[in-house]
Amino acid sequence: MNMKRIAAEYAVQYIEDGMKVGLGTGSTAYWAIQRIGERVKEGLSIQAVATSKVSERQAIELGIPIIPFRELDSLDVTIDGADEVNSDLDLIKGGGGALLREKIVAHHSKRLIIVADERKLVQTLGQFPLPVEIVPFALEWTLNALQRLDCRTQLRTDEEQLFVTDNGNYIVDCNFGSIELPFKLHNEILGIPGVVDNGLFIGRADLVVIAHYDGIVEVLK
Ligand code: DER
Repeated sequence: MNMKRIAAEYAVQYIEDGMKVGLGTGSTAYWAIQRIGERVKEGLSIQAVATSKVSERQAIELGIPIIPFRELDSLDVTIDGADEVNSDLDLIKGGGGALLREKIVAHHSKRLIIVADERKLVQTLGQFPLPVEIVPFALEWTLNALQRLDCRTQLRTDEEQLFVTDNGNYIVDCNFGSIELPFKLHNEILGIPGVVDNGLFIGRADLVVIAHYDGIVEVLK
């Protein structure tokens, strides 16, 4: 079994009957949704929201009840992946292009559980280019403003076309190198008009479930 699946299925143990659950996005969250679907078939009663159209489709196919946001005021738990996790449990997310919906759902979750294999653990964030969601209007000016924060920018493409998020925006992958002050950078980026959000999740993860290649599952908190 792959490490992502081990971490994901371990985290699903934290979901209890009656909970309101946020479903993450990406190849690790995929396995959490699969396991949740199995437990729903076995009788688990939950209400769920998804952080992307692809995760919502997967959940619906599995019979996981997807509930309109207007019917929920908050979530008990969200299980999601990450591209990088540092020792403070700060994250880089957005590799799958879902960072905006993921951050909204995480914000309204009493508990955010991150699932990953050991490759995601880093000393300092930044080896993975930081995804930033921007609106299409005046995108060149927004790119210039990001570059002035001392990074190399790359508009994300999908088969020769610009990648478009579920929200109709673009993703810029920003290579800052080592990010020594992630909270400061997070706020500097959000200060640029045209930026919707970025993949820095600072102080949001409550638990991080790491599957190691020796088979050990480590829970960081
Ligand atoms: O896009 C995202 O934020 C995903 O959760 C990503 O960060 C992790 O994707 P993976 O589980 O496919 O590595």
